[in-house]
Amino acid sequence: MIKIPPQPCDYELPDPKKSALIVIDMQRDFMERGGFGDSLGNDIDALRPAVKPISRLLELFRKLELMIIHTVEGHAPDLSDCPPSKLRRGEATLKIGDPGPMGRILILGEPGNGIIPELAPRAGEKILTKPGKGAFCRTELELFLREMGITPLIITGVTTEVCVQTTMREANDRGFECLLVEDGTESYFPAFKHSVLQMVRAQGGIVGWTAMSHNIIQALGGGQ
Ligand code: TIU
Repeated sequence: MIKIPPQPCDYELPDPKKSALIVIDMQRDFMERGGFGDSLGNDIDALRPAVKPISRLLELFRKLELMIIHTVEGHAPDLSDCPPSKLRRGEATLKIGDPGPMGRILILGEPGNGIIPELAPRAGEKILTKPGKGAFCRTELELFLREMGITPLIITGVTTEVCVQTTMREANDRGFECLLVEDGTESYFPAFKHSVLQMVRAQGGIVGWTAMSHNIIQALGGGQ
């Protein structure tokens, strides 16, 4: 039994082999100039601080041979999986599917839709593509986790209040024990990140737990 000192109380990992690190949407489309996030008018540099903590967690999970799942938000080139509401939404200079400096915006397989090089998936790590904000919406994630016997999920990625929070809530309702990594997630809006961390762990952990990456790394025997 491994105990991580997070909030609101200790998060218990009965068997780390049955846990997964989920890295949500660490894509060029959200992190780099000319991508989807930038076209929506966001300050993309606000997301950078999450990269190092996620990289350290990836390193440890790889060393311990624990499950790693990367998610990618993107759509088929013909946009058949993109609801018209999502296509219309926002005041982006470039809409989903439009050609941009890194290829078509938020389209699977385009250079800009890929995961940033610092966090590139390695062989054997699952890459889950998803058309929505939540990783359980129109994907095989729940079936995959159940087949693998995974229940505790250690959640990282961007953006905190959009894809990360949606996924964490979806997972919580499905009975997964979720731990959100405080320094392994970022938002374009710092106040939104702060609020999500608070609302997740309020009411005795109504949605789950939060902890700093160094506490998780230490609990798993990774040191500093
Ligand atoms: N716009 C925004 O904050 N996020 C997204 O559109 N997708 C994810 O959070 N991945």
